Amino acid sequence: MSEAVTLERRDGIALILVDNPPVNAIGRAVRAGLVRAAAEIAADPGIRAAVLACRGRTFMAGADIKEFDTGIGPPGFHETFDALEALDKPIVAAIHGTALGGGAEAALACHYRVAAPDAKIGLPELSLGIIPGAGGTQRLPRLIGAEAALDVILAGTPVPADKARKFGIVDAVVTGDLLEGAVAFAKALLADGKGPRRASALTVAPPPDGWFAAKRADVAKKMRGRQAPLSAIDAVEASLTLPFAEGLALEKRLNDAARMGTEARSLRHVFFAEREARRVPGLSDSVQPRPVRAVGIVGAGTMGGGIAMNFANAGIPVVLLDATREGLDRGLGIVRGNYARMVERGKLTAADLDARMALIRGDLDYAALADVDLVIEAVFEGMDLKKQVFAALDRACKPGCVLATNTSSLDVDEIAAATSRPQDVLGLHFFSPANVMPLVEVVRAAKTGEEALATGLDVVKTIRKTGVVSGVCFGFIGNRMLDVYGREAQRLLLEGATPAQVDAALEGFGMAMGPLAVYDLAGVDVGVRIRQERAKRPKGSPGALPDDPTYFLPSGLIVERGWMGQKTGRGFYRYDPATRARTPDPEVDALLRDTALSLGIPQREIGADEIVDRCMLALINEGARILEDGIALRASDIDVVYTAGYGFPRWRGGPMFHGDTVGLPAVLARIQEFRATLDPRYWQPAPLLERLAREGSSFAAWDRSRRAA
Ligand code: T1G
Repeated sequence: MSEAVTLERRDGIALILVDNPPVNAIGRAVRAGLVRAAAEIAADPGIRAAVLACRGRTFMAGADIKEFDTGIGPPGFHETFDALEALDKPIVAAIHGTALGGGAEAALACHYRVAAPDAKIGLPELSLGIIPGAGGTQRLPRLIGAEAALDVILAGTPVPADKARKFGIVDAVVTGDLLEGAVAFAKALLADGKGPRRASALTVAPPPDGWFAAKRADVAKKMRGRQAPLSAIDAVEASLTLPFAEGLALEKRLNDAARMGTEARSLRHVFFAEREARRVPGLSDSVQPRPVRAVGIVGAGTMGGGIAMNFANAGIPVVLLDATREGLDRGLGIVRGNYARMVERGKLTAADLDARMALIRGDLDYAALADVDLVIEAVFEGMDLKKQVFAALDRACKPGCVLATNTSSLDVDEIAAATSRPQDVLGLHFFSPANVMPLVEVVRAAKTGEEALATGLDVVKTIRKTGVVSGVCFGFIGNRMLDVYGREAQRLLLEGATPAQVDAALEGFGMAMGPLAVYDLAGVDVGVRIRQERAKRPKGSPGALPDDPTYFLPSGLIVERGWMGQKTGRGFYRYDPATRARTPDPEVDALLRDTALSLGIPQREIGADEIVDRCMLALINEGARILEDGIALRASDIDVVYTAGYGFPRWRGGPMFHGDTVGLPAVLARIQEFRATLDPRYWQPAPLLERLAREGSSFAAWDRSRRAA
């Protein structure tokens, strides 16, 4: 028997134990071990029943995703799990942790399932651009009906044990020792004379007429651009119309086709990119993060309050500091309000609300921060104020306390210099609303020490956010790129495209929201104010404005008229006060046209392809410069920033991966075309992009070569 799978015997019950750290992924050795275990159990007359369980922190968390690019060698998933289901002795899955994907499907192939109270079972395959491919599309509908099964697959979120029990996915929730409980369950089956109970032998309860068609229409709308969800519907529908074996064959065909497609390759890229982002080259394993048991937050505004919620949600006590009692009360009120809305929506219990609020203590005096392990400053964006705060923190906080700023645009080196301990200062840049958005840029300043950096990354993981290391530059990774993206979107408005056309093109590409609708949501005035500040910077210095009267001109024109976006009922669009639905505003369209004409900018029809290319290539080119400048550690980190923080479609892998998908020679050629026909100063290809394109290389290859070096 392979080491990954061992077989033990306990009073006539066989225990199949999978041990493949860290998450018991079902690689080839595990599949081979399971097949051998099934054969041994079948052949041994002394064995009367079996239990399938896992060592370590979780039940099998699915296929080994690393095998997807290389191909899945024999034995295949169907062969493996069919061998378990075919046993003529009852087999019980004992689930702890997260039984995901192929892990859940292994459990479904067992005849019975018991679970620990905190276990979860789910089919997250769509988040990887594939469909359940180990029998899940055929067995789950037979167990719980096609409607519930498809909903579990489409949602992708794991089902907690008690709910799985109600659904009929799990037969019993076991408290106490799971393995003992599972063995007892198996013995009880034998005592009751119960034998194998195979999901494959059941028939599927059919949904009402038209149900699948309605689901397809719904998915086409809500998961625009995606193929895998439609394939999942086809496979689940087949569980009604085809015999089990033929359904499995269809599932395999659909899964194989999906796995090598762009959607799945992109989503796999993001999965590994998010985990890779936690690794900092050169940071040795001996550098340990400092424990963070209590946190201080300075500034009880919307941002500070949102950040505080993340820590309270993770059970970490927070001292929220503000300059005034009113500011503090307002901030705590906003936090309570956010939690109250979660209670209303059934996402939190009233008791949880109280427990979390109890973890957030307000204070007005820096002395209250004497014992915390980490402070995050989230005060108004002004350098003088930030320096005062950091000088005060330097006096108040204990040695070793990590001091973080949430600045989105100021120089972290300069902020660090206001303290006597720049080695403990870094940036933790959260995105608004901070309690919702997953991205945190972890900004490494010139003097940030390794322990402080490791602590920043570790704490971001603890609060279940996605961290990406960025160097110091204006806008860090995300907003520096957003600037060129927005610049193109706004320039297109002066060349003849309407806001609705620009947004429709980019939403058609897959962006969660078009850029102009985003300005309206965030407040068009916000960006205008930032650019007014930037105008004060010396020419050519970081963050200074280019000498271009059309640069973000549309935003300026709109704000001059008092149209700030959704909060004023109109911005680039008009908004229905009741539904917030947006409609094009002919007055805005005319204003943009007239302004362009007065500036002598010719008007033309601009196709969706050009809109998407200009905005995307601007992102990719700036991304390449960010890599050259050493601001991002790797191209895949930029992809994580854009997918986690800016609504870039994960199924396109992020801007840099998208560049690779298009092919860098084609990307370069199009940029050169734009240099010839548009404003050439914005369309100078980044030297790194030129080099990789010339070599026929890719950003992914560049990442790999740097990892190897
Ligand atoms: N394959 C390979 N490596 C995996 C893996 C997997 N399925 N899951 C995790 N890892 C690695 C991960 O890269 C990291 O490595 C380490 O394990 C710890 O992960 C046939 C086709 C289980 C909830 O989608 O959701 O089955 O960075 O940091 O926060 O139908 O990992 O340390 O080197 O995320 O405790 C379906 C994916 C596959 C589950 C644990 N399964 N994994 O979270 O740890 S498709 C999934 C997760 C499938 C079948 C189909 C999470 C987790 P490193 P981690 P965590």
